[in-house]
Amino acid sequence: MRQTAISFALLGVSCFRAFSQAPPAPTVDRVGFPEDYSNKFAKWFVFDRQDTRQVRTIYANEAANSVTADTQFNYPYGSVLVMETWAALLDAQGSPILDARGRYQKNPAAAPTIFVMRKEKGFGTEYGPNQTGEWEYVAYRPDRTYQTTPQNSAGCAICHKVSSQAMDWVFRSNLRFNNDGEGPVTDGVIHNYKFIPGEIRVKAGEFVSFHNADEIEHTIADATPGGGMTGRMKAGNTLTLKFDTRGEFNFRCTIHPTMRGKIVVE
Ligand code: HEC
Ligand SMILES: [Cu+2]
Repeated sequence: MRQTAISFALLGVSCFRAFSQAPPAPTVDRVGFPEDYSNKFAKWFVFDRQDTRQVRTIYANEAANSVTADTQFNYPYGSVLVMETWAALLDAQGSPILDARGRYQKNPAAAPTIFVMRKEKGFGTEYGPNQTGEWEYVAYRPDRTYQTTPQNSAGCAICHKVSSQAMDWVFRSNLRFNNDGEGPVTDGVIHNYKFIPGEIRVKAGEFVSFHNADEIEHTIADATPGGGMTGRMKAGNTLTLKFDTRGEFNFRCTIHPTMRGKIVVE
């Protein structure tokens, strides 16, 4: 109550109104701009976000980088995760212009947003019912101004709550722990012993990425008699193949031979 009265007195009526409607959040920035993160932090992976056409690069400071798949349920105090979100380079039709490896490229004319979450002992309580462990959230612009202030960061906590305590409210550490850190745009997915879609069409020289969204290992092998093995994917892994010659490539999984698919190279 005393806190509210002070805000009212110092910030005026309009701020007070906005404040009283917004879900509770920290009032001061205890996260801090991540100095020189692109050099000082470990780069975990790059995620091409298809719906928003963004290149998202995730970095971890030393404490966060010490986490393993076995300890990810509890990041150590002092952990800082940064997600640099950059608009992708688009062609005149608004489609992303891919690089030689089939990945999105950052639009050099755009400025990134720097999303930061920091975990320290006792952090996060001010989010009240939306608290996600001991993390606090802020988003900055490169010039250190706020994209999302601490006061407005409840939305960050609310959304990250959808992740799980088992992952300490971090969403995509699986991309790192499964060693398919590059997280390319996938053309095909494996789910419940099935290649989806069953047929993928590409132009000669293009890459095709498969993601194994199943719980167990699968392979991609040439289905013609005597055909060789092309690749193996543990659960959660991604495999990228390049197709240079035109024609049809029928493939199957060697572990589960009824799993079949076709790539048409045009
Ligand atoms: C609409 C839901 C949503 C909101 C709101 C949101 N995030 Fe996230 N955040 C995600 C998802 C999902 C990911 C994983 C990357 C992806 O799918 O784009 C992520 C990833 C991150 C990461 C990288 C680590 C991880 O969890 O994988 C950081 C750091 C981060 N967010 C910080 C923030 C901050 C700071 C805010 C508020 C300014 C925020 N987020 C708001 C959903 C959200
Ligand atoms: Cu299989």
